[in-house]
Amino acid sequence: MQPRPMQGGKFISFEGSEGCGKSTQIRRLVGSLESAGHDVLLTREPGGTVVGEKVRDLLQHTPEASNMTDESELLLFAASRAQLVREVIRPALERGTWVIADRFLDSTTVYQGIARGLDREKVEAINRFAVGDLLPELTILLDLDAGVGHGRAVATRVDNEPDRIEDQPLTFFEKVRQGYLDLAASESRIVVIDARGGIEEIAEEIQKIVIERLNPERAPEA
Ligand code: Z5A
Repeated sequence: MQPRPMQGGKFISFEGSEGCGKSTQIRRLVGSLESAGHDVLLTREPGGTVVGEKVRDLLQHTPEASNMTDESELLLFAASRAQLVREVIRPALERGTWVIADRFLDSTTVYQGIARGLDREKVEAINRFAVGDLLPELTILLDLDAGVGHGRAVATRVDNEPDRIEDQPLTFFEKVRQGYLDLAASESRIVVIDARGGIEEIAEEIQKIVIERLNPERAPEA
């Protein structure tokens, strides 16, 4: 699939394993884009709509769903995204808003296709069905050692209870990290950023990439 540029708004997604710093960097980018006068919308997955938030609850926080099959998990992530694309992302891009997505279809490719080991072609077909022809123009991949990311995520958790996906063994997140790096090597829209650096340093690197790749009329201010 090739990214389909839309008139007006720009579409950027952030990807990476747990605790890699997506939310932190997204907040920084949204702030600087807004200061530069852009309308910006932030989305998260799963979630972002009534349907998606119910799906999120089922996928992550429903103890009775602990026997969920990998196939059901795949379809639920896809269902949340299908709703988000049509209800929120497309309309926002069409009215000229920048959309910054905390995860998009690459999460499914990597978590369900690679780490869970589901058939890659089927995962790709389901992804395509869920998003139609909409792809981000730029994807920022924050790359971090799986153990370090896990440590950061645990330290941040409010109730200290891992959700159903965080509860996977470290080997699962090592597969996720490698899966993302392999995917980035084959997709030019994905830019890999070393997430070991300081928050400021990474934010500056992301701004530089956004300007270079998307050439906003007015560059975000540092
Ligand atoms: N999932 C899936 O399997 N398939 C799919 O299709 C989709 C998702 C869409 C959603 O989790 C889960 O669903 C996720 C993948 C799966 N599971 N896992 N694992 P989520 O939405 O609840 O959370 P997340 O997306 O994994 O993100 P996160 O763990 O909340 O982390 P983050 O947003 O990447 O990081 P952060 O909150 O910005 O930072 C974490 C901590 O590190 C925080 O205390 C920061 O202050 C600190 N931090 C941030 N940057 C730095 C730097 N540079 N240095 C030091 N410390 C830092």
